Amino acid sequence: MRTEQPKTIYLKDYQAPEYLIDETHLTFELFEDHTLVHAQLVMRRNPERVAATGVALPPLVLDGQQLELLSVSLDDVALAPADYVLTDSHLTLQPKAERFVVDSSVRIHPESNTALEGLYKSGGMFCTQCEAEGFRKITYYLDRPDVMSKFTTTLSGEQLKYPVLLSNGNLIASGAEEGGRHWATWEDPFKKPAYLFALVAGDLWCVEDAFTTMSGREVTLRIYVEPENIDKCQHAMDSLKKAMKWDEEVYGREYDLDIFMIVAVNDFNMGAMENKGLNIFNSSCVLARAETATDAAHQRVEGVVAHEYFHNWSGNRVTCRDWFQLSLKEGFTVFRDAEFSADMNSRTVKRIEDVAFLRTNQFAEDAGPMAHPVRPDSFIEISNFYTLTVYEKGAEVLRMIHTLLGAETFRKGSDLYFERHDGQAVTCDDFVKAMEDASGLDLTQFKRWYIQAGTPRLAVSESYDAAAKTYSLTFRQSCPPTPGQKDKQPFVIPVELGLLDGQGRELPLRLQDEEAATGGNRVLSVTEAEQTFTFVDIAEKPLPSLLRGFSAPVRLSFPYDRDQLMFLMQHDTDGFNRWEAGQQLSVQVLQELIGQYQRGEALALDQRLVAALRTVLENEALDQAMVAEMLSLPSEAYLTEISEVADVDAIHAAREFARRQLASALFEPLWKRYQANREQSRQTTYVAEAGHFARRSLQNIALSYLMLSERPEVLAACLEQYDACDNMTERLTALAVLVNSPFAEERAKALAAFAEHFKDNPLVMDQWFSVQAASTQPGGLERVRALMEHPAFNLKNPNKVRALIGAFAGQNLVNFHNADGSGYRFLADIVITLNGFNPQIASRQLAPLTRWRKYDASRQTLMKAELERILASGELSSDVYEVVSKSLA
Ligand code: B3K
Ligand code: ZN
Repeated sequence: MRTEQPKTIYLKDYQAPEYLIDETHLTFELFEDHTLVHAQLVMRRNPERVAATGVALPPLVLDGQQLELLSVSLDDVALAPADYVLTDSHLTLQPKAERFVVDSSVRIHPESNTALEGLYKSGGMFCTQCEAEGFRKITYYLDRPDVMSKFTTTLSGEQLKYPVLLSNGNLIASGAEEGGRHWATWEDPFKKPAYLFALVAGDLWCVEDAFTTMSGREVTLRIYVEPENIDKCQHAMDSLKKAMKWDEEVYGREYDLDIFMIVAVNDFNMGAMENKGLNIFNSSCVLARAETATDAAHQRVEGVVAHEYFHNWSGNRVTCRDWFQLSLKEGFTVFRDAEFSADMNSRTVKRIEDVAFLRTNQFAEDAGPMAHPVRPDSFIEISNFYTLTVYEKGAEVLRMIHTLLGAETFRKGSDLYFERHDGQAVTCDDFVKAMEDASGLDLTQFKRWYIQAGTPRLAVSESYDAAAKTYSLTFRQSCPPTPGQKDKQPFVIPVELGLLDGQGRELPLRLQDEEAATGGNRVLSVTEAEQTFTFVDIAEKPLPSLLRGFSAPVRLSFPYDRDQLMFLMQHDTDGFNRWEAGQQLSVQVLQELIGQYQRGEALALDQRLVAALRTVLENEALDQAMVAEMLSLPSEAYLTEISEVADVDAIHAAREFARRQLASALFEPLWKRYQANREQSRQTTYVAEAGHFARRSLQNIALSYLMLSERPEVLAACLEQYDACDNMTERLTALAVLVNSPFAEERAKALAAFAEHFKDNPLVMDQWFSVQAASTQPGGLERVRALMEHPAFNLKNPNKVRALIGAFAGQNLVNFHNADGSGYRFLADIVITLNGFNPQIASRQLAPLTRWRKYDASRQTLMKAELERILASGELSSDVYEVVSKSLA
């Protein structure tokens, strides 16, 4: 908890550190009721700062929080309290020479650390999470990423309880101590900032494998888990080896230590952490096998394992100068993992999933009170800036650079970046400079993507001149104001496009002033507020296919009519845009239904949507995963995001009506495809591979439509799938479909059987909680409250909070937004409770309340009242304080 008023930190105030730490020698003595940490820091004055501060030695201000200082010495001379200044956040000393050694001993309490930051216990094991500013809860230090040091770590603990003792780098010595204790010393040869430090001690088993790097070095790979999970590591290990190979092939990046370790822990605030040589993972992002993890979970494991591995170069070897530059490593690494997943699975489907996620969630963030640029220029609590904007929009910014430069030149740029900055802590400008130097392009205007918040709108209009055979597209860009930024300058918006003729063929594209056509697909760079591009030799009026592959994170509008969208759905040569046309058609149809509902009219579904989806469903040549994506109507959250004022009940009613209509009109083809795919599932054992994911995704969406018919043969099929399948993907879908069905008896039976069977597997129980929390049947809040009393629920475990509370407030919109405000009150109570022991989780759970401006006046009042109640609830963490106060501003 803070004791001072939360302060805003500004990028413009950045100053290089006064001192550097060349070597860091740490010793941890782990006990059940406390831990002793001894730190020896070999330090020197930062030569860069001498000119600014003069010859006199400035004070040394070390960060430290929640530490009990036992002793501190300077060059072996013990300091008395009069020799230093100690506050609850800093220890200030006065060095006497340019080079010196600081020794300190502190006592800390990992056993009662519920914030899961710094050193803490998860179950019976010790583990750490230091990014962004957790290391200061371990020892007094210069806890900032531009201070990079070589670490040696010795840890000691009880041999029986903690047979495995791990830290970064290579194991250089170990031994037994008296009294049943033992110790190990690890040395990391690469200098790193403190946020990449890690330590693990526990009773863990591991699976081991090896990887030979492109230069022929052998690397040992180990995944450490609690003994009961040893059978769930193979998928993560396979993913790791694929990621290592991919990074060599696509980026020329080789692993650099002799060992790479992953440790799975149950209590973790986010997905995983890229500590040098010792990645620590939320068990949900490591453990996967057919019987317990869905296809989505398998893909998440593959993606997160790759993401953390890729950080070894994009983050660790080259790190961030300060936390404002977070997207330097996160945006880049998300872009890298997305491309990896696209190469491992279906590229188009991966892009569809990512774009749907971005448009639903990041666009909402960018339109809300916490909107900030990809490189923020101020923050109160850095933990609040691990956002969709920094990660996902940051990745889109990298993708645009990739699009503008082309793959080959982009690779030259990344090579130059890694070579130029290896071992350094740098800025987003340094990254862009490397891309400029490699390409010869001037990216000055492009850099506005880093500094301007908000989602640009791009309105496109066309004009065709039949006599001149010219076709013009006019682009008008604008960007809404965001907190602290009223007027925005035009962005560089790469628009990938094609022009289709009446048969759906791409026309050769030649702009006025160009010698010859350059194929049927190209990227236009829109750089002005209003800009027209004229194509020549266009013999008939074409239909444009715009923003292919979602080539820029903008809200594009073009006045397509529904017949044109149906045409694009079938004929566009760009797979992403075929899906996009279907989504736009669905949005138009659903918005019409929403209007009918609001006016109290009878709902009538535009039959063109039925016809379009029938065509998709009956086309057996299409990738089944694409068919499944096209059958998925835009989510309620997305419909909310694109509404001026979101009418929760109308959105839900309209979407449910459309689903029922589609289910009944398309019953035959859905049933046919369901049965064919279920039959194949019956005949094959589970494989975590794209073709199988595709088959199951179509099977499962078909089942969810079919159940709306409430026919007995579908119920029987659902129960058969639930009972007889060999994997969690089919089982969980069957359960979810039952939970949302009117078959109360079967639902209760399946829920009870599931809980009994999986009661000892916390990750599976998370799924069980989520399925019920997301059920839009009436009485959602009461169900969630009851589930909080279930023995498998635990508010101290972040995965449980996300599975139950997060799923309810984030996905169950009709229940959460109940007009009586009960959902809001419930969430505020939870946030107030969480604030007391885990501020990061508390602050994350707040997000739905921050969106109050989206709703009607009465809901706005209720939501704001809850935010105000949180603000007045007592001592708030800086995490919660920042989000609540900015939301109310
Ligand atoms: N770098 C970490 C995130 C740390 C979050 C700290 N609050 C995981 C990742 O992005 O890979
Ligand atoms: Zn990351």
